[in-house]
Amino acid sequence: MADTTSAALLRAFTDAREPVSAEVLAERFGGTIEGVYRLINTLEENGFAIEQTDDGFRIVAVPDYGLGVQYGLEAPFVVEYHDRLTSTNDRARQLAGTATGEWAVLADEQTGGRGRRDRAWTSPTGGIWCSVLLRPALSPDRGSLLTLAAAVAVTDAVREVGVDATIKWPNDVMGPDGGKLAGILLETATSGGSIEWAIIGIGLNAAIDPTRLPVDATSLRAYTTHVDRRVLTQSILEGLDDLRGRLTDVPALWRDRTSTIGRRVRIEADSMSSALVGRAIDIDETGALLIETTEGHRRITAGDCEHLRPA
Ligand code: BT5
Repeated sequence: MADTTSAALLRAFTDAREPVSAEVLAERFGGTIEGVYRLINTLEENGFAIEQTDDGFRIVAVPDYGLGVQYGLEAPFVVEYHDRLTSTNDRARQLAGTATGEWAVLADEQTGGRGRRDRAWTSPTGGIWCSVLLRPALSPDRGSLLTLAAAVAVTDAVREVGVDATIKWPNDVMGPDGGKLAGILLETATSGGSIEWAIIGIGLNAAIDPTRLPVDATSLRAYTTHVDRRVLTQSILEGLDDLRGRLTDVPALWRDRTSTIGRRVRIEADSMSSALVGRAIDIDETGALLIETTEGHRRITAGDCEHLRPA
Protein backbone atom coordinates (compact mmCIF):
# COMPACT_ATOMS: atom_id res chain seq x y z
CA MET A 1 0.00 0.00 0.00
CA ALA A 2 1.40 3.36 -1.00
CA ASP A 3 2.01 5.70 1.92
CA THR A 4 0.60 9.19 1.46
CA THR A 5 0.30 9.91 5.18
CA SER A 6 3.96 10.68 6.00
CA ALA A 7 3.90 13.08 3.05
CA ALA A 8 0.75 14.72 4.40
CA LEU A 9 2.28 15.05 7.87
CA LEU A 10 5.43 16.60 6.40
CA ARG A 11 3.28 19.09 4.50
CA ALA A 12 1.53 19.97 7.76
CA PHE A 13 4.97 20.83 9.18
CA THR A 14 6.03 22.71 6.07
CA ASP A 15 3.14 25.11 6.47
CA ALA A 16 4.45 26.24 9.85
CA ARG A 17 8.12 26.05 10.77
CA GLU A 18 7.25 26.86 14.39
CA PRO A 19 6.55 24.05 16.88
CA VAL A 20 3.16 22.50 16.12
CA SER A 21 1.01 20.62 18.59
CA ALA A 22 -0.13 17.06 17.92
CA GLU A 23 -3.73 18.30 17.85
CA VAL A 24 -3.01 20.88 15.16
CA LEU A 25 -0.97 18.41 13.11
CA ALA A 26 -3.79 15.86 13.33
CA GLU A 27 -6.30 18.45 12.18
CA ARG A 28 -4.10 19.65 9.29
CA PHE A 29 -3.47 16.24 7.85
CA GLY A 30 -6.88 14.84 8.66
CA GLY A 31 -5.80 12.04 11.03
CA THR A 32 -5.87 11.14 14.69
CA ILE A 33 -3.43 12.12 17.46
CA GLU A 34 -2.29 8.47 17.67
CA GLY A 35 -1.68 8.68 13.93
CA VAL A 36 0.52 11.74 14.47
CA TYR A 37 2.64 9.92 17.07
CA ARG A 38 2.97 6.89 14.80
CA LEU A 39 4.03 9.03 11.86
CA ILE A 40 6.50 11.02 13.98
CA ASN A 41 8.12 7.64 14.72
CA THR A 42 8.15 6.77 11.03
CA LEU A 43 9.80 10.08 10.21
CA GLU A 44 12.43 9.54 12.92
CA GLU A 45 13.12 6.08 11.49
CA ASN A 46 13.62 7.83 8.15
CA GLY A 47 16.32 10.13 9.49
CA PHE A 48 14.36 13.17 10.71
CA ALA A 49 15.17 14.58 14.14
CA ILE A 50 12.01 15.88 15.79
CA GLU A 51 12.02 17.79 19.05
CA GLN A 52 9.03 17.76 21.37
CA THR A 53 8.62 20.86 23.53
CA ASP A 54 5.71 22.23 25.55
CA ASP A 55 4.57 24.01 22.38
CA GLY A 56 4.55 20.88 20.27
CA PHE A 57 6.75 19.16 17.70
CA ARG A 58 9.49 20.85 15.71
CA ILE A 59 11.62 19.37 12.97
CA VAL A 60 15.27 20.06 13.83
CA ALA A 61 17.10 17.93 11.26
CA VAL A 62 16.08 16.67 7.84
CA PRO A 63 17.68 13.67 6.06
CA ASP A 64 19.81 14.69 3.10
CA TYR A 65 17.81 12.56 0.62
CA GLY A 66 14.92 10.14 0.89
CA LEU A 67 11.84 11.55 2.60
CA GLY A 68 13.86 14.69 3.31
CA VAL A 69 12.99 15.62 -0.28
CA GLN A 70 9.32 15.93 0.69
CA TYR A 71 10.07 18.45 3.45
CA GLY A 72 9.74 21.95 2.00
CA LEU A 73 9.12 20.63 -1.55
CA GLU A 74 7.24 23.22 -3.57
CA ALA A 75 5.69 20.81 -6.05
CA PRO A 76 2.60 18.64 -5.64
CA PHE A 77 4.28 15.21 -5.69
CA VAL A 78 4.00 12.58 -2.99
CA VAL A 79 7.54 11.36 -2.35
CA GLU A 80 8.11 7.65 -1.81
CA TYR A 81 11.59 6.50 -0.86
CA HIS A 82 13.36 3.13 -0.94
CA ASP A 83 16.97 2.39 0.01
CA ARG A 84 17.05 -0.15 -2.81
CA LEU A 85 14.69 -0.96 -5.67
CA THR A 86 14.93 -2.90 -8.91
CA SER A 87 13.91 0.22 -10.84
CA THR A 88 12.07 3.37 -9.73
CA ASN A 89 10.27 3.33 -13.09
CA ASP A 90 8.88 -0.14 -12.32
CA ARG A 91 7.64 1.03 -8.91
CA ALA A 92 6.07 4.14 -10.47
CA ARG A 93 4.27 1.86 -12.95
CA GLN A 94 2.73 -0.04 -10.06
CA LEU A 95 1.60 3.23 -8.49
CA ALA A 96 0.11 4.36 -11.82
CA GLY A 97 -2.26 1.38 -11.62
CA THR A 98 -2.93 1.22 -7.88
CA ALA A 99 -2.77 4.76 -6.50
CA THR A 100 -4.21 8.13 -7.38
CA GLY A 101 -2.30 11.38 -7.65
CA GLU A 102 1.20 12.25 -8.78
CA TRP A 103 4.30 10.73 -7.23
CA ALA A 104 8.05 10.97 -7.10
CA VAL A 105 9.61 7.57 -6.39
CA LEU A 106 13.19 7.80 -5.14
CA ALA A 107 15.85 5.19 -4.50
CA ASP A 108 19.42 5.31 -3.24
CA GLU A 109 20.38 2.26 -5.29
CA GLN A 110 18.77 0.32 -8.17
CA THR A 111 19.53 -3.30 -8.92
CA GLY A 112 17.84 -3.33 -12.34
CA GLY A 113 18.00 0.28 -13.54
CA ARG A 114 16.91 0.64 -17.17
CA GLY A 115 17.90 2.95 -20.01
CA ARG A 116 16.15 3.28 -23.36
CA ARG A 117 15.82 0.28 -25.69
CA ASP A 118 16.27 -2.07 -22.70
CA ARG A 119 19.81 -0.97 -22.01
CA ALA A 120 21.09 -1.31 -18.46
CA TRP A 121 21.52 1.79 -16.28
CA THR A 122 24.26 1.49 -13.65
CA SER A 123 22.75 2.73 -10.37
CA PRO A 124 25.04 2.38 -7.34
CA THR A 125 24.29 3.97 -3.97
CA GLY A 126 24.73 7.76 -3.93
CA GLY A 127 22.82 8.55 -7.13
CA ILE A 128 19.57 10.37 -7.63
CA TRP A 129 17.35 7.66 -9.08
CA CYS A 130 13.94 9.21 -9.42
CA SER A 131 10.74 8.48 -11.33
CA VAL A 132 8.04 11.11 -11.52
CA LEU A 133 4.53 9.82 -12.19
CA LEU A 134 2.46 12.49 -13.92
CA ARG A 135 -1.11 12.39 -15.13
CA PRO A 136 -0.96 15.08 -17.80
CA ALA A 137 -3.77 15.95 -20.17
CA LEU A 138 -1.52 15.78 -23.21
CA SER A 139 -1.73 14.37 -26.70
CA PRO A 140 0.73 11.50 -27.24
CA ASP A 141 2.69 13.35 -29.97
CA ARG A 142 3.67 16.00 -27.38
CA GLY A 143 4.89 13.41 -24.86
CA SER A 144 8.54 13.80 -25.81
CA LEU A 145 8.36 17.43 -24.64
CA LEU A 146 8.23 15.98 -21.13
CA THR A 147 11.65 14.39 -21.75
CA LEU A 148 13.05 17.71 -22.94
CA ALA A 149 11.49 19.47 -19.94
CA ALA A 150 13.17 16.98 -17.59
CA ALA A 151 16.52 17.54 -19.33
CA VAL A 152 16.13 21.31 -18.87
CA ALA A 153 15.17 20.90 -15.19
CA VAL A 154 18.15 18.61 -14.50
CA THR A 155 20.57 20.90 -16.36
CA ASP A 156 19.40 23.94 -14.38
CA ALA A 157 19.61 22.09 -11.05
CA VAL A 158 23.16 20.99 -11.85
CA ARG A 159 24.18 24.47 -13.01
CA GLU A 160 22.82 25.92 -9.74
CA VAL A 161 25.46 23.91 -7.89
CA GLY A 162 28.15 25.29 -10.17
CA VAL A 163 28.59 22.46 -12.69
CA ASP A 164 28.33 23.69 -16.27
CA ALA A 165 26.18 20.97 -17.84
CA THR A 166 24.74 20.92 -21.36
CA ILE A 167 22.12 18.75 -23.09
CA LYS A 168 22.87 16.28 -25.88
CA TRP A 169 19.81 15.45 -27.96
CA PRO A 170 17.41 14.16 -26.90
CA ASN A 171 17.87 13.37 -23.23
CA ASP A 172 21.47 13.22 -22.07
CA VAL A 173 22.81 15.77 -19.62
CA MET A 174 26.55 16.04 -20.15
CA GLY A 175 29.22 17.23 -17.75
CA PRO A 176 31.70 20.01 -18.63
CA ASP A 177 34.25 17.44 -19.89
CA GLY A 178 31.77 15.57 -22.05
CA GLY A 179 30.90 12.56 -19.84
CA LYS A 180 27.24 11.63 -19.33
CA LEU A 181 25.97 12.98 -16.01
CA ALA A 182 22.30 12.11 -16.33
CA GLY A 183 19.83 10.24 -18.52
CA ILE A 184 16.06 10.29 -18.83
CA LEU A 185 13.66 7.48 -19.65
CA LEU A 186 10.07 8.38 -20.52
CA GLU A 187 7.34 5.75 -20.40
CA THR A 188 3.70 6.55 -21.14
CA ALA A 189 0.28 4.90 -21.35
CA THR A 190 -2.37 6.35 -23.61
CA SER A 191 -6.12 6.02 -23.52
CA GLY A 192 -8.79 7.68 -25.64
CA GLY A 193 -6.24 9.64 -27.70
CA SER A 194 -4.48 11.26 -24.76
CA ILE A 195 -1.73 10.37 -22.30
CA GLU A 196 -3.21 8.64 -19.26
CA TRP A 197 0.03 8.64 -17.29
CA ALA A 198 3.64 9.48 -17.96
CA ILE A 199 6.62 8.28 -15.97
CA ILE A 200 9.74 10.37 -16.30
CA GLY A 201 12.68 8.35 -15.01
CA ILE A 202 15.64 10.52 -14.15
CA GLY A 203 19.06 9.12 -13.32
CA LEU A 204 21.63 11.66 -12.11
CA ASN A 205 25.09 10.53 -11.04
CA ALA A 206 25.32 12.61 -7.89
CA ALA A 207 27.44 11.49 -4.92
CA ILE A 208 29.12 8.62 -6.79
CA ASP A 209 32.80 8.02 -7.38
CA PRO A 210 33.12 8.09 -11.22
CA THR A 211 35.18 4.87 -11.16
CA ARG A 212 31.98 3.01 -10.23
CA LEU A 213 30.31 4.15 -13.48
CA PRO A 214 30.67 3.16 -17.16
CA VAL A 215 33.67 4.71 -18.97
CA ASP A 216 31.67 7.37 -20.82
CA ALA A 217 29.91 8.49 -17.63
CA THR A 218 30.77 11.18 -15.13
CA SER A 219 29.43 12.24 -11.75
CA LEU A 220 28.84 15.50 -9.88
CA ARG A 221 31.41 14.15 -7.41
CA ALA A 222 34.06 14.71 -10.10
CA TYR A 223 33.34 18.46 -10.03
CA THR A 224 32.24 19.29 -6.50
CA THR A 225 32.99 17.71 -3.14
CA HIS A 226 29.71 18.59 -1.45
CA VAL A 227 26.71 17.13 -3.26
CA ASP A 228 23.37 17.85 -1.56
CA ARG A 229 20.95 15.33 -3.05
CA ARG A 230 17.97 16.82 -1.20
CA VAL A 231 18.43 20.29 -2.68
CA LEU A 232 19.19 18.88 -6.15
CA THR A 233 16.17 16.58 -6.20
CA GLN A 234 13.86 19.34 -4.98
CA SER A 235 15.14 21.70 -7.59
CA ILE A 236 14.65 19.08 -10.35
CA LEU A 237 11.09 18.30 -9.19
CA GLU A 238 10.14 21.96 -8.82
CA GLY A 239 11.67 22.80 -12.22
CA LEU A 240 9.84 19.93 -13.89
CA ASP A 241 6.55 20.93 -12.25
CA ASP A 242 6.96 24.48 -13.55
CA LEU A 243 7.88 23.39 -17.09
CA ARG A 244 5.11 20.81 -17.53
CA GLY A 245 2.69 23.71 -17.10
CA ARG A 246 4.23 25.61 -20.03
CA LEU A 247 5.44 22.96 -22.47
CA THR A 248 5.30 25.35 -25.43
CA ASP A 249 8.24 27.25 -23.87
CA VAL A 250 10.33 24.09 -23.53
CA PRO A 251 11.91 23.82 -27.03
CA ALA A 252 13.38 27.34 -26.69
CA LEU A 253 14.69 26.63 -23.18
CA TRP A 254 16.16 23.33 -24.37
CA ARG A 255 17.82 25.09 -27.36
CA ASP A 256 19.51 27.55 -24.98
CA ARG A 257 21.12 24.68 -23.07
CA THR A 258 22.07 22.19 -25.80
CA SER A 259 25.48 21.41 -27.24
CA THR A 260 23.97 19.45 -30.18
CA ILE A 261 22.67 22.22 -32.45
CA GLY A 262 25.27 23.27 -34.99
CA ARG A 263 27.27 20.06 -34.48
CA ARG A 264 28.04 17.27 -36.94
CA VAL A 265 26.20 14.26 -35.58
CA ARG A 266 25.63 10.60 -36.26
CA ILE A 267 22.10 9.39 -35.56
CA GLU A 268 21.08 5.79 -35.10
CA ALA A 269 17.43 4.86 -34.81
CA ASP A 270 15.37 1.67 -34.95
CA SER A 271 13.37 3.27 -37.75
CA MET A 272 16.45 3.62 -40.01
CA SER A 273 18.39 0.77 -41.61
CA SER A 274 21.71 2.66 -41.43
CA ALA A 275 23.16 5.51 -39.42
CA LEU A 276 22.62 9.05 -40.62
CA VAL A 277 25.41 11.64 -40.60
CA GLY A 278 24.74 15.35 -40.96
CA ARG A 279 24.62 18.68 -39.21
CA ALA A 280 22.05 19.22 -36.48
CA ILE A 281 20.30 22.47 -37.31
CA ASP A 282 17.41 22.71 -34.86
CA ILE A 283 14.63 20.97 -32.97
CA ASP A 284 11.00 21.57 -33.88
CA GLU A 285 8.09 22.34 -31.57
CA THR A 286 7.67 18.63 -30.71
CA GLY A 287 11.35 18.13 -29.88
CA ALA A 288 12.22 16.27 -33.12
CA LEU A 289 15.78 16.89 -34.38
CA LEU A 290 16.27 18.46 -37.81
CA ILE A 291 19.37 17.30 -39.65
CA GLU A 292 20.96 18.73 -42.78
CA THR A 293 22.50 15.92 -44.85
CA THR A 294 23.99 15.71 -48.32
CA GLU A 295 20.60 14.37 -49.45
CA GLY A 296 18.53 17.14 -47.90
CA HIS A 297 16.86 17.75 -44.57
CA ARG A 298 15.67 14.96 -42.30
CA ARG A 299 13.45 15.05 -39.21
CA ILE A 300 14.25 12.51 -36.47
CA THR A 301 11.77 11.87 -33.66
CA ALA A 302 13.73 9.26 -31.65
CA GLY A 303 17.18 7.77 -31.68
CA ASP A 304 20.73 7.91 -30.36
CA CYS A 305 22.91 10.87 -31.17
CA GLU A 306 26.69 10.96 -31.26
CA HIS A 307 28.56 14.25 -31.57
CA LEU A 308 31.26 14.04 -34.28
CA ARG A 309 34.30 16.20 -34.90
CA PRO A 310 33.84 18.81 -37.66
CA ALA A 311 34.38 17.27 -41.13
C1 BT5 B 1 19.11 6.75 -20.59
O1 BT5 B 1 19.10 5.71 -21.46
O2 BT5 B 1 19.94 7.62 -20.55
C2 BT5 B 1 17.98 6.72 -19.58
C3 BT5 B 1 18.45 6.43 -18.18
C4 BT5 B 1 17.33 6.53 -17.18
C5 BT5 B 1 17.73 6.05 -15.82
C6 BT5 B 1 16.68 6.33 -14.79
S1 BT5 B 1 17.23 6.06 -13.17
C7 BT5 B 1 15.63 6.24 -12.55
C8 BT5 B 1 14.72 5.53 -13.53
N1 BT5 B 1 14.62 4.12 -13.23
C9 BT5 B 1 15.13 3.35 -14.20
O3 BT5 B 1 15.17 2.10 -14.20
N2 BT5 B 1 15.59 4.14 -15.20
C10 BT5 B 1 15.37 5.55 -14.91
P1 BT5 B 1 20.05 5.58 -22.71
O4 BT5 B 1 20.08 6.86 -23.47
O5 BT5 B 1 19.59 4.35 -23.41
O6 BT5 B 1 21.49 5.37 -22.11
C11 BT5 B 1 21.89 4.11 -21.59
C12 BT5 B 1 23.40 4.00 -21.75
O7 BT5 B 1 24.05 4.92 -20.87
C13 BT5 B 1 23.95 2.63 -21.35
O8 BT5 B 1 23.93 1.76 -22.45
C14 BT5 B 1 25.38 2.96 -20.91
O9 BT5 B 1 26.22 3.09 -22.03
C15 BT5 B 1 25.24 4.34 -20.34
N3 BT5 B 1 25.09 4.30 -18.87
C16 BT5 B 1 24.64 3.30 -18.05
N4 BT5 B 1 24.60 3.69 -16.77
C17 BT5 B 1 25.02 4.97 -16.75
C18 BT5 B 1 25.19 5.93 -15.72
N5 BT5 B 1 24.90 5.70 -14.44
N6 BT5 B 1 25.65 7.16 -16.09
C19 BT5 B 1 25.94 7.47 -17.37
N7 BT5 B 1 25.80 6.61 -18.39
C20 BT5 B 1 25.34 5.37 -18.09
